[in-house]
Amino acid sequence: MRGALQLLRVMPEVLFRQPQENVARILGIVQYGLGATDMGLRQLGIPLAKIPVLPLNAPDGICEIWQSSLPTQEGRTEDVHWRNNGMVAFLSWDQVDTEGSGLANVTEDAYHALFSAVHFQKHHLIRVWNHVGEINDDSAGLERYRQFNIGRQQAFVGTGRSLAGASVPAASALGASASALDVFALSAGLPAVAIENPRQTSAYHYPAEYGPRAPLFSRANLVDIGGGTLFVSGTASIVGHQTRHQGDCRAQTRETLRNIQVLLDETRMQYGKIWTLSDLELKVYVRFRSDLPAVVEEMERVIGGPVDALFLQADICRKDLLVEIEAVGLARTR
Ligand code: 3EB
Repeated sequence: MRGALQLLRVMPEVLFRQPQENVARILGIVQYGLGATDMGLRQLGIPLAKIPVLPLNAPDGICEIWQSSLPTQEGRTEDVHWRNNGMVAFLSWDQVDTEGSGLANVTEDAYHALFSAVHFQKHHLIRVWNHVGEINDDSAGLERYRQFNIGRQQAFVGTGRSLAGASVPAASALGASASALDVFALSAGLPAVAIENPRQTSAYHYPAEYGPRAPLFSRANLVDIGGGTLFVSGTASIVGHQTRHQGDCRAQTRETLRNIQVLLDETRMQYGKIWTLSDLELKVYVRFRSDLPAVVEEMERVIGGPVDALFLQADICRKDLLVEIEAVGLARTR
């Protein structure tokens, strides 16, 4: 099946000019921007994740549209709003009142809801995006990213999931949420295979110096969604389990791209699926806006041409990381 999953980036207004039959084929919308409102997007009835981070190359905001050429089914399971086209679903956790609960508990609740929604659709959880408000701040004596990791792991344990290996989803974890936590995800009808990076310790095996519970994500997931589709997790300047090139955004960018290239090499060697850096859909998070020109320049040098990526300003889950890059390799249409 061709066109089972497409990714578009458009200005929010464009969505209101779409004919109804196109809107019906949208699986989900991720709205990036600092504006306080959703500009009426919620009225479209499509699962929507509104993430308050600044798109550096679209300051008025940008929408990522996950869509396909197939009709969709829609539903809500607990606090998760989803749309499913039979092969893949977009899911957005709509946070209810979490006042007074700690971040670990909020995270655990979010993941329980996500797992219920995935289970209801007889799907597999493939790719999760996590946005934690004030991710690098301490509260109750522990960095909020580390509290988030406790809650995420508790939800995996509580539902009897394995804490390593093939069924762990690909993920990203960044700062900025209008509330404590935003979570959105993709699930698929077929299970994925996880691809780890031989240059990096698997995140779920990080030593305790990075927090009492390890982060639960794979470096990349490959899944058949009308053809092989690759989800590369947020990738940073980490070798083994250590941050490299502290304070040097150019060297961090090069190290990050090297890590992604190694994942592409593994994907080709293990599964015969071929993507190059220049045919991935890239999303780049920079901690400091002033680093953007240098990051772009390094990316262009490595990739060997202009870079068509979405650049967002966001805090990254380790204080010493200045840049994080994630990617999607969509299924070939020819
Ligand atoms: C790293 O490699 C960088 O906790 O879900 C990247 C992608 C990172 C996902 C997560 C964290 C997460 O450890 C940080």
